Amino acid sequence: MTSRITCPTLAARVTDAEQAATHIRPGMTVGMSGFTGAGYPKQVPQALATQIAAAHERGERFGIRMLTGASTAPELDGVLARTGGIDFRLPYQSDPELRERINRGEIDYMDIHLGHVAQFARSGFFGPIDVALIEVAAIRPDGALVPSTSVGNNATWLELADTVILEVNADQPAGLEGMHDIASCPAPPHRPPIPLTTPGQRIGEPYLRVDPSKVVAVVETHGPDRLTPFAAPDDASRRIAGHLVEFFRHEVARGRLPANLLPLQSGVGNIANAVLEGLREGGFEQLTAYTEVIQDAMLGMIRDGLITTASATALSLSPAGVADFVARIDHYRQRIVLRPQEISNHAELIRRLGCLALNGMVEADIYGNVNSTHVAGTRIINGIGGSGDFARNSFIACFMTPSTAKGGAVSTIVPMVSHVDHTEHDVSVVVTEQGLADLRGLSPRQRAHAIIKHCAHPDFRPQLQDYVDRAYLHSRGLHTPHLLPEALSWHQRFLDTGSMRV
Ligand code: 0RQ
Repeated sequence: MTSRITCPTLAARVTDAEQAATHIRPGMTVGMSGFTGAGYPKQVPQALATQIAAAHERGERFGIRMLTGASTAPELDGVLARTGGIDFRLPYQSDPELRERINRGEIDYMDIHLGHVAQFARSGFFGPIDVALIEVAAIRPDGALVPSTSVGNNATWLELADTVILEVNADQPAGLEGMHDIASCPAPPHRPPIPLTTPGQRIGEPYLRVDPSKVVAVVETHGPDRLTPFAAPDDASRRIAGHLVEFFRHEVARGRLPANLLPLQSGVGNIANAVLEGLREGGFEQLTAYTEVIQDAMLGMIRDGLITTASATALSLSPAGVADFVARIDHYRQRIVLRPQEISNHAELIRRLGCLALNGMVEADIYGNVNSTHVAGTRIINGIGGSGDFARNSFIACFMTPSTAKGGAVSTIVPMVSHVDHTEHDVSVVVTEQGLADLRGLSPRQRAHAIIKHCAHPDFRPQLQDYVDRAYLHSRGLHTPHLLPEALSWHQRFLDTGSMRV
């Protein structure tokens, strides 16, 4: 037994990655750990990829259905996509190899709300789960599992899968023990309320449980998570943060938000990270977070006492962020709770806590519909992730982006979004470096006026105003005026010429 595996029954199942991978066979559905590059299995997927490649060499077909928490890393999504070993994937991804194959039509990808996955799986919507492949930080003497740097859907995969493979990663900080809170959601009908009323509350236990008789292999691993450095905040993201700070101050002054705001949710990506950096300058104190990922900027705010408590389902840190996390892990354990994603993203809890949702987007249209996922309507970038869980249920849902993309060739404010992730009914605020449009209480035509005036880049504003003016004259219905043959012509022009400019 090693210091990380102190359960005799499970220590007896220790084997190597190659042997463990043989339990995953063609056509199986595998529930894997991993959320935004944290806590994913690091060795069995690579051994599996080798076995898949060998099968393909022999002319045998070998593909699996792969369910995770969210995005993983090159050692998982990347390597399996490259071998042609993924037939089906859900619910969120960001790996370039995987994305390319999805967009080539070679892999079926189901992009669904992260908060729905566990319930759908338990209800059998994805069919039987054959194998769970889960990274943990340690196994305790009684067989309880110390979760790793993400929780995601691990409890659900461990519960539902016929067989379980565990990776015990000795490089994950031992001090993670005690940071997690594992609770599950009862099934309908007559579900009781989930008894969580503050972001830092603990309603479960710190360990994952597994039936030891299902564990067919335990693999000892090493290696860091996918640690991606964040871009330094640029001028656009600083200005976006500035508009949000001003907006929140205004809301506090009007008595619509408390002085320490409401629990923050901050999405993935550079802009979301940079905006939190900007909120530091806003002078807010005693903040809390009820979110799904903790990126560097939020960790820094927890370290400096600006955020007192943060609830999430995963960390997503840079190398510098991890170094800080490990160095101060006792401090962070008092302030961070990592939960299953069905709890971190639960509609009931987001609504009860009244979260302030801050998410990036690809584009918004003049009426406030938001596209978070697709370039020009057909090429997926990542997925909706948790942005929909939070947008629909938060107290105020903010979507942010620079007003142009692709070096200024593309306007991120368009007549009609080329794909809808968040409808006009779920979007409270649109913000670009140009300004902030507060859409609450506005009709579609009022929203178009606010978005063009405050958010559109000056180079595209006349083009948008011209569209709206002509739509008001010629549209059949004037509730949401459109010129249908022209509504998506900006995207077609971008595809044809590389630019949305006329
Ligand atoms: O592509 O790198 O090839 O140039 O899209 O854009 O500017 O790097 O933005 O890192 O903030 O991510 C929406 C993707 C923004 C993210 C999105 C191109 C742009 C670039 C990325 P290149 P940036 P960010 C909870 C919340 C959905 C999930 C979510 C996201 C690339 O925020 O995935 O919110 N959100 N989850 O050039 C053409 C446009 C474009 C465009 C950007 N209008 N047209 N290309 N790009 N706008 C967390 C989780 O759910 C896990």
